[in-house]
Amino acid sequence: MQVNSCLLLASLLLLLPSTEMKRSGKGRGLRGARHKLTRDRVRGAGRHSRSGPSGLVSPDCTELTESGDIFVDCQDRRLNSIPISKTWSKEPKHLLLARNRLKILQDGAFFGYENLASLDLQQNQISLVEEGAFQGLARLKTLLLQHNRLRTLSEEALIPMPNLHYLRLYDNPWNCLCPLDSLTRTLQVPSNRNLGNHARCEEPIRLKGMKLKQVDPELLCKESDPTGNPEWDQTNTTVPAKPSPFRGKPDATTSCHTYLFPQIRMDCSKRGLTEVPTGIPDDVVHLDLSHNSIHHLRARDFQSARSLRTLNISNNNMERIDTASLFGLLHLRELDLSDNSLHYVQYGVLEDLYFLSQLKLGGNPWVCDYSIHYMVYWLHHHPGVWYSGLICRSPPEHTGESVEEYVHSYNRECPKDRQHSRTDQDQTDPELWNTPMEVQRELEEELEPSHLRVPQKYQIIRLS
Ligand SMILES: *[C@@H]1O[C@H](CO)[C@@H](O)[C@H](O)[C@H]1NC(C)=O
Ligand SMILES: CC(=O)N[C@H]1CO[C@H](CO)[C@@H](O)[C@@H]1O
Repeated sequence: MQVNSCLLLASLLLLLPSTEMKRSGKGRGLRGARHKLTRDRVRGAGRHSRSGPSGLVSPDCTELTESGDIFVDCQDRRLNSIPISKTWSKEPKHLLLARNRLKILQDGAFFGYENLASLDLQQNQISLVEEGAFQGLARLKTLLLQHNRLRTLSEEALIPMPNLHYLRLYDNPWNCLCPLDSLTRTLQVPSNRNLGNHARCEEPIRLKGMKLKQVDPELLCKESDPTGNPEWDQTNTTVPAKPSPFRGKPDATTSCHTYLFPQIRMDCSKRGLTEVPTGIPDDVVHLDLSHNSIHHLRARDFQSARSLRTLNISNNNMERIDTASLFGLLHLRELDLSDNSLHYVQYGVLEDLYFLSQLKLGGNPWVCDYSIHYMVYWLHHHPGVWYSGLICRSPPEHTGESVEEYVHSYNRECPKDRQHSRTDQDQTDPELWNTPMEVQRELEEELEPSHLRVPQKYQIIRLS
């Protein structure tokens, strides 16, 4: 078992450089004709602010550079127009306009922002997006329009953004009638699987609650009986599959708030969640699930969340973490499991965390019996992991003792067990590893990423 996991670790670590390789963004360039059209059309927002109190429109936005990317953070600034691009010292790659008072996005609204990769317009009051509003945004990958007042949107508005990969449209009062036909058809193209998820019809009544992703586009253009016969609506409500109002697992993008700055962060704290929500987007870097009622992590709960670096599941009721529930978290650096009801961690759970550097374990009723050995064993072989809070709560003879001390004293008393298991390993593959010490030395010298090689330094925080 041990040898196998070491070999697996070795091969995976050797593979890493290619996995780590940056996804190169291939912008397909501007669409000449359309771009020209934009330049001619630019008026409204752009010119307005330019001739008006331009510099004053957004004096208090913040320009920041994070991992080489330029961010302009104009969140919560009570803005009612898009600041002109010339305001900034360099062209931003990420423009954050969440929680302002934008109402209309006019043609050419983002002129001068051709470098944008992400645009966050969530939690405004946008009720109208003109067809040319996103002209020039040929490099845009992420567009957040959730929590606005959009009732309709033309598919034409999306055409200038050939690289759009994420489009959030939920929590808008979509009016599922004929004008929404082309957009819904676009969203339903299988390759557009990250566009417009969870957006639902608000009107008409017969389609209320249906997802734009699933509604039959044929139904949109069938308006109610023009003679005003109310029976049409009623009779036909049952014809399409009944709207399924929020059944099953909660969904991350609807249950949580997403923040793009400075790195993509999803705040799912205090949402009354009883399980890990589905659909965690694969570019989320920080995920906060603290203060919920999650009692169980299941296999592959985080499978899609492959960019996660911090995961906070503190203050839940977790009793169990299934093997493979942390599967896919290859880049996780920080894991907070504090203040839960964990007695031990299932064998194998930690094997997916190759780059973990911080593990918070305090406030759990750790039981110092044989089941806890796996955790200490794993920590022993990952000396770069700083951890805290691993204290025996029970049985009474070990209460208050550090779990590590307990395991050491156990091993001192039972040297035969160790001898026996070592012989087993040797039989599995005698060439490779002879003693646990050699295993560790090999790992540290050749395979472990450099940051895991910091000198071993345990910090034990005693619980009161
Ligand atoms: C996790 O969330 C809790 C509660 O919100 C907070 O106190 C703690 O610092 C967070 N942990 C990390 C590692 O950020
Ligand atoms: C009573 C009524 O108007 N029923 C209509 C329901 O919708 C179907 C088509 O989907 C019509 O053919 C029915 O006439």
